Amino acid sequence: MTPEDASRFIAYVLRHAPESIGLTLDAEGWAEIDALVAGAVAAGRALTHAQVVQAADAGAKKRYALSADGRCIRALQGHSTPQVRRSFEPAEPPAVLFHGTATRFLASIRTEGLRPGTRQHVHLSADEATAVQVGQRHGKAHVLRVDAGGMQALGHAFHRAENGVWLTDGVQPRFLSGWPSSV
Ligand code: HQG
Repeated sequence: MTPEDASRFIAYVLRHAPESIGLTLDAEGWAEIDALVAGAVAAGRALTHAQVVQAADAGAKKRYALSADGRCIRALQGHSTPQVRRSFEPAEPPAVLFHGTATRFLASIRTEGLRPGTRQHVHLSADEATAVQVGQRHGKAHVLRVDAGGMQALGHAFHRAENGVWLTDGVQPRFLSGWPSSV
């Protein structure tokens, strides 16, 4: 596997489908690297221990963390698998956070607000540039502003993953701004 394929495969297994290679994660998302590699190989994927460690170290996004003893790996956020329910500490967000989405989702978001979809949280960022990149994954990007300060004042919890991604359960439309005139 190329390093990119390996990272994508690891993301799929650790966030969404550990059972696809017979792997069980703990509630905090940890897997033994040896078990991840063995499961992948048994499923016909040529993944090596070195590729897993490399994926954990690579990239600005810091999707993964290794345990202190180096034996285990986990995805830091983005889980949809019910095996994982990470215990994030509440954190005080900046007054404004950003959410990058695609223009084709805006009408629905304006009515329903931001929903986590298949993931366990809505993902937000502290800077607009990151939000543009996240939105571009889905089509023509549009960045919405989230009144995180207002939400927190009303009791909505925020968490900050170790890689800087902000997480919350959902965002009601009244906390969103930055709509284009066409929506
Ligand atoms: C949209 C990547 C219609 C939402 C990124 C998004 C991020 C709605 C899409 C992380 C909606 C879900 C997460 C509503 C939300 N109606 N559409 N009511 N509410 N949406 O991929 O935030 O590369 O699950 O705007 O960097 O794009 O995986 O979430 O467009 O941090 O490490 O539904 O994934 O990181 O898409 O991305 P996603 P996301 P990784």
